[in-house]
Amino acid sequence: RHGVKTRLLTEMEIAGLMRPRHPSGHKGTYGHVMLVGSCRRMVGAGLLAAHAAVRTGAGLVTLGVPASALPAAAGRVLEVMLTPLPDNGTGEYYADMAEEILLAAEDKDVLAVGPGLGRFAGGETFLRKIIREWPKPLILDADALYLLAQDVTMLRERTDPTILTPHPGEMARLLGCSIADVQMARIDHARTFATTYQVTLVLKGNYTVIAHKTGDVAINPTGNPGMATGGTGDVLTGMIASLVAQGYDPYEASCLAVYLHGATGDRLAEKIGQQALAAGDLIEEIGPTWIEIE
Ligand code: B4P
Ligand code: MG
Repeated sequence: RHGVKTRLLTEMEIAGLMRPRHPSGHKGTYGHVMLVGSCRRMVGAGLLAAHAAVRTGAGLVTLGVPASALPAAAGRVLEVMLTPLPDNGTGEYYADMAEEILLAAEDKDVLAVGPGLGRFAGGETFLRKIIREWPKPLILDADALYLLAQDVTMLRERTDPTILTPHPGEMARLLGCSIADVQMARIDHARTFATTYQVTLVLKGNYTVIAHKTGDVAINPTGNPGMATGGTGDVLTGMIASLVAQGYDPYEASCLAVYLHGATGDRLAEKIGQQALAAGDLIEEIGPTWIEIE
């Protein structure tokens, strides 16, 4: 395609994106992240994302959880505020919660849905309403992508900035093809999806591909197979949400978060080895990695 660029992210480019905090900055300056997920069976997923959002610099972080899962989530990450959302009585979400989420998110700067969301009947209707009515940046990950795959064309109803963060399995479901097909043409698939639906598409895995809605593509060289362990994707979602809340452009936020996330994994792997790498440890290395790059 004419004029469309593909490039490898460099540390110099990433350092150039990083903004110092303003001497007189306050909580409001750095934005408020709203996450929705953490059903009882996967309560850790939303907590990991929320904690990562805190460590990446957001002013405030709120995590929506099914009401009866709230005790299980409470007190795990002290900086995070919890909002109870409607559930089916067993700590799982059910269809009718778009209204409650939109109300709870009204004063927030970004909404990220997915880590630990779970799958529930009528979820497609819920997601469609969020896509239509949430008037600020939206990030969809994990089971939100599963719901989206029921009818990808609902993205055409979206007018505000949108970021999708599928791993190859989720991308395959969105496209209705096999994982092998996705992996054979990662850049093409990411670019076509991003331009077709006018979203930022982050196709995760070794050499994560970040596609801009114009078709420009960035490839990430950081990260290692130690990161192929439960929860690392949730950490990335929290990092992207945090940067978007702080006012970074959605595409720049995605590039910066992906690079930083991988570099954090590389730094941690040097310290404790790829084998032992766990998503929660990653969160504690975000700060030192940021300092090293900036
Ligand atoms: P889920 O069971 O849905 O896993 P999850 O909850 O989304 O896990 P999490 O959020 O922690 O990790 P994510 O992948 O989002 O799906 C797993 C299933 O999907 C697998 O069983 C498989 O079928 C399929 N699948 C997933 N990844 C695949 C792949 N690469 N190839 C083929 N099939 C795949 O996020 C993980 C994070 O770690 C990302 O940021 C990713 O870029 C990074 N990472 C993982 N491996 C890396 C590597 N080798 N090098 C660099 N970065 C890596
Ligand atoms: Mg994931």
